[in-house]
Amino acid sequence: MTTLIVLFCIILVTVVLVQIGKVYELTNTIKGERQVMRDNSKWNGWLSLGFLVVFLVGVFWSAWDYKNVMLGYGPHESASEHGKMLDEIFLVTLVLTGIVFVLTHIALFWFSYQYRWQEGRKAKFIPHDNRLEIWWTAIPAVVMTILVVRGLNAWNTVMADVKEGEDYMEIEATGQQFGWTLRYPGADGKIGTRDYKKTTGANTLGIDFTDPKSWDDVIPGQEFYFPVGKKVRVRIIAKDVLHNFYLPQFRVKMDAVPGLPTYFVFTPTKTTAEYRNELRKYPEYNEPFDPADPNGPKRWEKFDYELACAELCGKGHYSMRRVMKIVSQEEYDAWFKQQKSFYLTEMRGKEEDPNKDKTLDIEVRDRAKTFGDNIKKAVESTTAADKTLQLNFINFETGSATLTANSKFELDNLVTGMNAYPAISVEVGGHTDNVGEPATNLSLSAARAASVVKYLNDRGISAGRLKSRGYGDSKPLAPNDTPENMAKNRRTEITILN
Ligand SMILES: [Cu+2]
Repeated sequence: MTTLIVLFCIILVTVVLVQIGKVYELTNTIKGERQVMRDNSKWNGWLSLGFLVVFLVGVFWSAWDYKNVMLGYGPHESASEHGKMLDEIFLVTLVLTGIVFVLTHIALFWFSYQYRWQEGRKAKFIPHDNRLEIWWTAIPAVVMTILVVRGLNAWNTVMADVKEGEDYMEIEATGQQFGWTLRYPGADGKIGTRDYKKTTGANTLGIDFTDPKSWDDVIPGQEFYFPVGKKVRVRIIAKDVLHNFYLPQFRVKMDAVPGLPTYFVFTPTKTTAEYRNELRKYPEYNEPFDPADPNGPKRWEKFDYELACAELCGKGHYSMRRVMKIVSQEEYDAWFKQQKSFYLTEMRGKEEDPNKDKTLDIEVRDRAKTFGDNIKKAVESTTAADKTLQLNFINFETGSATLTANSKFELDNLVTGMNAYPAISVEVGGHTDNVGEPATNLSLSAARAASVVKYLNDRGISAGRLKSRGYGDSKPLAPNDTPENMAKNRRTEITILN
């Protein structure tokens, strides 16, 4: 029904327009052609001026209305050091081209009004004018030179690599279908090397774990933290197709090209909290984040910097988005402390681990610290149960009391502990599982405990502070029903006696 009415209206309007046209033609023949030309020319002139005014008002009004979606303005200010420079260049270009835009449009429509056809007026013929040529060549040339020189200067600043001796942190970003993997260096500040030939199901980045620099590297999950004010150099790599490392708020955008590592250096200048606080001033960011929950958090409260992929890299392209948190140095340190070394948690001791048979420096340091903490706790504790410490990294050759080479690290920790607390004396206890004759187990455990005491003795701990005892299989920690439990029961312990 509505369609019919609309159709009817259209037909009616067409008929009316045709009739008006006919009436107009009739009046023209009555008035004479000359008069019609005069009227038309006048009308067209005025309409040109009218259009000019409406058009310019529209231009300025829309520019004002949309100012908050403009890059570098209002809620879209940059959050990095070089970002300000880029935004400024965009602004200068916009202002200069804006002036030209307005002036040429005024000239265009004013001319068509001013020089409309009038009876008796003849056009002037100007074949050439040197002065005009010079002006309209020189002015654009000067303006273009200013823009290009500024642009080059900005390009060189933004694309500059870190200088030698500069303070910065280097991370690695790997793009693949579909996600970004970031690798942070550990305490050494250096990222381990990688080799695509080492890529496996567990080692998806192909990290070379024979390189000690890789041992403490960290691969965080979905959220990436960076300290504010710290220069970051990102090594950018792609594993499969072209991706693009894109941090819109930081004005960082760099292709991730398979087989061709790229990089970008930037310094975040605003923390996530500071940026949220700025967004708070704008009404559009005070709308509810979730329209279905009008009383829920506002948009500014839920704002986060994002890492995206700016290359249409496939079906799951959108899912490459990750959250970036810019925080104070203290908050960053606290976050980083919670991150675990990828190698030590995911690869260490597994079939693929190239260092299976070695004790790594990093482990020696870690174990020394843990042992120091534990013995301190045991010494200070008053309950009997807490006075016993397990020596997890002391091992013997199978069926013998000979200490393995790797046991020396934990034994040295024990020596350090004994020297740190000169007042204590300890009993070293040997324990076995229930495989074999109980009598054999008992003598083996006693011999093993004695080996440990001998080691300590040789390192200068006086015999009066040391006792050794074999318990055989008489004190299991767990029932001897699985290989894991049996391994738990084969152990060496110390008990602090006073
Ligand atoms: Cu991508």
